[in-house]
Amino acid sequence: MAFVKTHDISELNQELIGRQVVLGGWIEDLRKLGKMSFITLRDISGLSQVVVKGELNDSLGEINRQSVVSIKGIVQETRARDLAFEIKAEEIEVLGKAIHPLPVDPIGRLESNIDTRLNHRALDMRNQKTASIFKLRHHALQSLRKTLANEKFLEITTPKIIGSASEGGADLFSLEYFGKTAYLAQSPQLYKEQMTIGLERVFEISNFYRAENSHTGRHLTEFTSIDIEAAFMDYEDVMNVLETLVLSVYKDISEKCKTEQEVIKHAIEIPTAPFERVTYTQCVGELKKAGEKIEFGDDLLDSHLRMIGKNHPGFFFLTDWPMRLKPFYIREKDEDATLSRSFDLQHGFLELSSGGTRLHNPEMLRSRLKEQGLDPGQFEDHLKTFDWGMPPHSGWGMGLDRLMATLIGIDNVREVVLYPRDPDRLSP
Ligand code: AMO
Repeated sequence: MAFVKTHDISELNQELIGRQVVLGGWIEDLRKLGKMSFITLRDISGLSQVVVKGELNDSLGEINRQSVVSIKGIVQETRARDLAFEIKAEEIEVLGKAIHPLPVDPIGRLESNIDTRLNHRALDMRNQKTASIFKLRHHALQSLRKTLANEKFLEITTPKIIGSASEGGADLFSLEYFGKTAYLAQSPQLYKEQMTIGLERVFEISNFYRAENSHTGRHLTEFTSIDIEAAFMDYEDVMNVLETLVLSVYKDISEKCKTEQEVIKHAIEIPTAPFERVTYTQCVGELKKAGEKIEFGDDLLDSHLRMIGKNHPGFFFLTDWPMRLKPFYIREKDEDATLSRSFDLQHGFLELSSGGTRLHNPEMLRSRLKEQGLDPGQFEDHLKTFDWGMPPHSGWGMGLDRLMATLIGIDNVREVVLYPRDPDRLSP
């Protein structure tokens, strides 16, 4: 039989009754009952039952479950529970055998721990719960792109191999590049800022790299970031864009992905808006009240964020951080130069995004780099663009993996990443 799949299982309908179709999929179950066999066939769109009788049944040898087959047959009504149609098989071709036993159970009856599933990730995609997570991720990406395009942002792709740090700091992976040292980009920060001089509003959804030796459910060495940068916007404006974006992705997914929510047993609830705005100074006050030893200017530790997250469950913006805690490109507040025009978007204790208004004056940017112990000479390619009519601009970066984990109510970002990379995991 030439392998031509005529229909997905979900496309079977009343009009096809009595007609011949060719399905392609994996054998989820095979029951031999003497003169007859029943195959439960799964493809990406759903499940169907295939009835095998007569000579075809006699010649049906051993086929391991999870083998991939092509089945030609006639569509008919069925008495099988939960199914509308079945196929009366005319030809069955095994296209690829599956070994038995498989290293993880794709039906999910036997639960495997996350490391075992990640070690056999491709097979894990046949588990409906895992497949649903990645369908949700797909729809989330579509929704994010749609909303940002509606807000007049243009999608760009910046280099991932770079000659010097984009964020400063030590979290850089280096690599040998034809006799020179190159780095993997930590973020698109400098490029996205530069793009505002011509494109005004840009966004990027790409992978970035952090050489952080962190072993938590929220840190990866390769993560997907959603970044925006917008000319003529202040940090308040880009916070509003972020809030709109988060609300619309929750709404789109909750409406579009009913089946996936049932499969993962998590109903997506649309968050209440507007998101609360809490300043860093307020947070320090709350922590002091709770007996913590913390002073203005100290960074908020994980334990602090957990306490603050309890006081402010769900989404909230944590704003106006001290300048000394912020990267060189963040602008200070006019009324108090110790405070920055910056924010994080939190979901409870979890940081989903950070951003702010940028310095756009080249002289101020040069002296800021020096203040932070960075060499302006290393940033000349970036700094020169600030002499070409750099508009005031603001932006943020948000971890897609953290957003997805929050959206589906799980703690470990590895569940929402195909092949996660962390200090202990470099393969498959
Ligand atoms: P920041 O370093 O705070 O800001 O990163 C922005 C967001 O990216 C996600 N993120 C991570 N996710 C998983 N694993 C990691 N190791 C990891 N590191 C960061 C987080 C975080 O909130 N250039 C600025 C953004 C800007 O100002 O535009 C930046 O990169 O969700």
